[in-house]
Parts: sequence; structure tokens; C-alpha cells
Amino acid sequence: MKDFKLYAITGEEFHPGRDLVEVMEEAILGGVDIIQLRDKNSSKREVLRKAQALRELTKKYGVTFIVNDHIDVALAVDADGIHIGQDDLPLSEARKIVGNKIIGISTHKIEEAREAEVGGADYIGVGPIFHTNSKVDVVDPVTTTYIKQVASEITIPFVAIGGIKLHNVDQVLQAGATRVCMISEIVGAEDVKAVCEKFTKILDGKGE
Ligand code: 3NM
Repeated sequence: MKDFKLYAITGEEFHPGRDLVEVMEEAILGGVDIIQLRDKNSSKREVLRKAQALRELTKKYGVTFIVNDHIDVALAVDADGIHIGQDDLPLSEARKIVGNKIIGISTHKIEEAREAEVGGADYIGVGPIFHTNSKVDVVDPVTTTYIKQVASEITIPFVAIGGIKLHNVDQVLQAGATRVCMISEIVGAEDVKAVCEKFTKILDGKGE
């Protein structure tokens, strides 16, 4: 897959009254290079409509587009890939459906990371690093210790997630992550583009 650094996941509850596509376009203009549509509340039809709009947006900017959970929607809009959790379809089954599209998997311990790597995942999520209110039923924070473990052992790309903010991202990078993923700190920002520009600079090693 095309490599990435700054990963934004949608979270419409964090920008009431603001249009989804507008917010995600600001994120892209600030340097986000991969976007995931994550919507646990809407109907399939509504998720499809959002996916179509985000596919169009990401295509315009050459940004990777991932759909969470809804494999059928991902295929229907020709997304670049899917993101699945530990309780979703097993990787081997998902692979049969999506062929060579990207498959990302959330992992919360090293055994899950190893299994994802052996199973042929294209990337893994590593988290939640810090406390987060953005995901229900989330496991306790795995801390930066888990990043260190993954960085020393796993060879496929990994992205750190969960409670990452401008003020703590340094800890994440120091532990060995080179890619970070966020919901609230990005889409909940007053100036989405400016926040993303700051992260981009930090990830490029030019942060203050
Ligand atoms: N997955 P925020 S943590 C969607 O650990 C998600 O797998 C996680 O949102 C995991 O940046 C998380 O607002 C929520 O904390 C991330």
C-alpha cells in the first residue's frame, strides 16, 4: 500500500453542524494522507452515501480511502480498503472478499499484532495508547509500551491510535511510531487544517 503518516477517522459527533466532506477536506489540505469513514450509527444507505462523497473527495486529492466495518460499501464505492476489528470477519475471510484491497486491523496486544502480520494484514492499528472517549467498549490504554513492542518486532506498517493529541504526540513518536491516527483531536478542532498542519510538521521532524 501507499505509505502514510497522518491518518484521520471521521467522527461527526465532534463537529455538530459542520459538513462531513468539508471537515475532511480541511484535514486533507492540512496534510492528512489517509481517511477512514467510521460510522457506527447510520443506516447502510446513509453510510453508502457518505462513502460515495468521501470517495470522490479522496480521489480528487489522491488520498487513500478506507471504510470501517462495511465491506460491501467499501466494494460498492471502490474504496482503497477496509478496516476491521478483532470481532469482525477474520482476516482470511475478509481477504477472500476484498482481494488485493488494503486491510487494516485494530490490535491491542502483541499476540494480535503477530496474528495480523502472519495473516497478511496491510497495516495494523496499535492502541488505545491513551484514554479515549471516542470508542465504546474500548480496552484499557495499552500505553507507549505496546508501541515499543510492535516497533521492535512487527514489520508491516503500524499506526498508533487512541487519545493522541498535539500535546502528547511526542511520546508516541519517541516510542517508535511514525504514523498516527486520530478522531477527536482532528475533526473536533476549531481549525481542522491548522491542527493537521501542526501534526504534519511534527511528523516530518520540523515541529516546534
Ligand atoms: N480505535 P480519538 S482507539 C477508533 O485502540 C479507535 O483500536 C482505537 O479516537 C483502538 O483520537 C479509537 O478521539 C478512538 O481518541 C480514537
